[in-house]
Amino acid sequence: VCGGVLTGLSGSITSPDYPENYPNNAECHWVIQGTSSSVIKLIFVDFQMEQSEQCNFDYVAIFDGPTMGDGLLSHHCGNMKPPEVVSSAYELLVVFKSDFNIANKGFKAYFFSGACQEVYTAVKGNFSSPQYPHSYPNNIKCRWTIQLPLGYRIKVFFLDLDLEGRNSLTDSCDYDHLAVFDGGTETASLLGKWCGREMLSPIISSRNKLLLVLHTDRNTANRGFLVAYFGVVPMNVSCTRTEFQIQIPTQSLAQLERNKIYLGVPSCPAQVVGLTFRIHARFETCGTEPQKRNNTSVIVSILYIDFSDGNQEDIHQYEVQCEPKRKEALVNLISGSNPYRPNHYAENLVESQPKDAGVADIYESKAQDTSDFVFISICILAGILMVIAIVGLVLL
Ligand SMILES: [Ca+2]
Ligand SMILES: [Ca+2]
Repeated sequence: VCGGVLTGLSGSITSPDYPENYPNNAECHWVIQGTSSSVIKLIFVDFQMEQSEQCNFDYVAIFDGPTMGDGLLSHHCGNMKPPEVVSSAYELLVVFKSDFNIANKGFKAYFFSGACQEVYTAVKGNFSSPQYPHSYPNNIKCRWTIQLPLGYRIKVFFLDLDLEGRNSLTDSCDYDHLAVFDGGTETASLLGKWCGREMLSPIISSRNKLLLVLHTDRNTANRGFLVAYFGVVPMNVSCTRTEFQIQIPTQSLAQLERNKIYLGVPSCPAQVVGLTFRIHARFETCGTEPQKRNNTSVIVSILYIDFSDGNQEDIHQYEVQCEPKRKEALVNLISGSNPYRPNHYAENLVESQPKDAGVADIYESKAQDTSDFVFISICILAGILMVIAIVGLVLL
């Protein structure tokens, strides 16, 4: 017996007798049905079938609907794990077939549907476990992927976490857990794995992709989780003794016009120079003001990036800071508008950055610049004039 109709938010299918060899002369049909507004994603985690050139001996075929009359999405045999498959509507048919001889281990695949698998590409967003704030379903494995343009990093804020607690015997999250991976797949490095009611501090990805996976076991379900995220805009902020220099690759804010990016006031917008948005602002302009921080004099302003569209206001703010004496610049994400905790997001990006990533340079820069040479030249000139004056006086 194999095949059938599968309707959960998530689940797995395997070839008959997996992980033992599959039988000869087998044929299985699985129809996966999501809810009417969802698509279905199928991910193979193991795949070992008899190899043949046209894949007509043993194979797995995937159709974009409930019958073999629906479009063939893919057709596989051999030992190459098939790539991820996504249906165009809410049904998917998986067919497994073996011929009269030569068997192998077979396959294992997970499917995800509806509220249980989502890919987010917007610069900010929030999402929750299925049925939040009501109890999540048992026996699910759900995946949420955040994928932003190159150069972005992703900061995730945990607004709520309430999962089944730790296993008291092993003191680990064996029952239900939320895991976050620093990339697009579960093979990427694990940023954390949580359960129970821990209060989590925000996490930040090292690149432009992040994967959240929720695993639940067969009983005991709690409220689940609610998270919000922002894309941290890639930017290069530096300063001289007299001005800020801010550069952002146009590619990462492709949908924005230059006047949506401004320092302090809308009358200080970015210019487009080659492939970058650029702002050069002297300290007495563009809302900059001197402040004392830790007994050090700094110059501070706010960089606004306005993602608003139509009636939805969405302005991200980054505080830029310069210590003119050392010509050191910093940038901190202050906020993006969020319905849950509007003022919770004052975070120092520099602190949370891995030192080895080389990305820290983006936020902190000590570049020498021309104003330095002018300053030194004036000092030397003044010195020479003074010497001449003294010599003159002595001679007189
Ligand atoms: Ca065979
Ligand atoms: Ca549970």
